[in-house]
Amino acid sequence: MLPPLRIRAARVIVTSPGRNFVTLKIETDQGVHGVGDATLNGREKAVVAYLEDHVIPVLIGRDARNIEDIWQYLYRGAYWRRGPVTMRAIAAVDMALWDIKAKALGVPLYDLLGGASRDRVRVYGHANGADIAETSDEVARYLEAGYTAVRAQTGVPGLAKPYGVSKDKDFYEPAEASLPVETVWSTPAYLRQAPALFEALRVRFGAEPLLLHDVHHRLTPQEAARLGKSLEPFDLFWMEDPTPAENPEAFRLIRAHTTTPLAVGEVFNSIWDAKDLIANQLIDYLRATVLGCGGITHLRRIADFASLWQVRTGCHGATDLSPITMACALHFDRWVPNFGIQEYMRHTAETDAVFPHAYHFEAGALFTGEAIGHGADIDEALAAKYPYEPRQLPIARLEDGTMWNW
Ligand code: EZ4
Ligand code: CO
Repeated sequence: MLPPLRIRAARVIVTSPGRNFVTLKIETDQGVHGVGDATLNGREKAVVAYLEDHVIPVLIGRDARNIEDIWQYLYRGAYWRRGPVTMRAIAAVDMALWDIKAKALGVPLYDLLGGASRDRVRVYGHANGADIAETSDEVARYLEAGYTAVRAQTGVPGLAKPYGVSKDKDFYEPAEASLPVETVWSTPAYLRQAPALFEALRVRFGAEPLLLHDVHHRLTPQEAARLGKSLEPFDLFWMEDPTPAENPEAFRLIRAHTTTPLAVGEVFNSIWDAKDLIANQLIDYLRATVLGCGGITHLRRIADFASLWQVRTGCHGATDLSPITMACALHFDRWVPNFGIQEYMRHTAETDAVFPHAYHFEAGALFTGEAIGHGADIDEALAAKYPYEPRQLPIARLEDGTMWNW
């Protein structure tokens, strides 16, 4: 039997090695510690306060072995359920507790979750360019680097800053300023450009590479249905977030008109956001993450539920999730039977140094490594060299100034 692992101390570490990350470190009186990611891009300090003022005080003295009970305590015990701040705070605790338990047992996390269903985790990279030719060259660069799946985003004529296009191609980071950058959006221009991009990519790269695209909530259901239909000849792996998913009913219209697979859920924070989309077979891939959805304990529950309708996972893996989330996601991906694909945007060298980790990229896939726990940690001395920098995500307006979805 695993002896009790009493939580002795917990603290929040904020660091900004190129962008902001919030980390929770939990220590037990057996000397085993665990770390969890609590980053909420553009709203970091809200989660810091939630953890420091309301969560850490109730963790002290608890037995870290009881991951499920602690999850239920934090979820039910708050009375105010769900929401991105609460669920990321719970996720951070959950990641740290799975890390502690796997370390105490001397096994890698995937082993504790039920063992490996696969030896590698297929990832997709992000290709983007100012125009179709530049995006196409970026796709070529990813394929040469061994990727078998690539998300492609391109500039739209007349729009200065469309979603997903950046100057620094390798380390896309939209949260660039302390106040939100204002961008302009035109749906008609975009609806002309997106099919032209994928036509050009299929002509150049043939049928084999998996191609993905993120609409980033910019369309109405009817516009999304049209886009999905116009993309059908180019056989996308998925069309992501075609319209906001607050109202799952909106997806009935999209679904009725196109067989382009749909991926939704990077902003979801619980099973309740995903339930109707899944049970009504309105989506094919779920973008919910370990960090966004209350940790491994809750994401596992969502994935099992999704498996009943053959919905597969496609965890969000942008750079605003720290390497700790990526490590947890990879152990989860390695186990989860209904795995689809994993998003992978590379972190900067500074971020990788602050968060040493056991996973590595090879031939279009990420490998968990065999370190015990989830295999990621924080170098606190190095983290202290990168103080917090206030930054917020951009906003989008239509050409007449109307506020839109970024
Ligand atoms: O814009 O995580 O698919 N990936 C995405 C991301 C999100 C960021 C927001 O912080 O849509 O790049
Ligand atoms: Co997205």
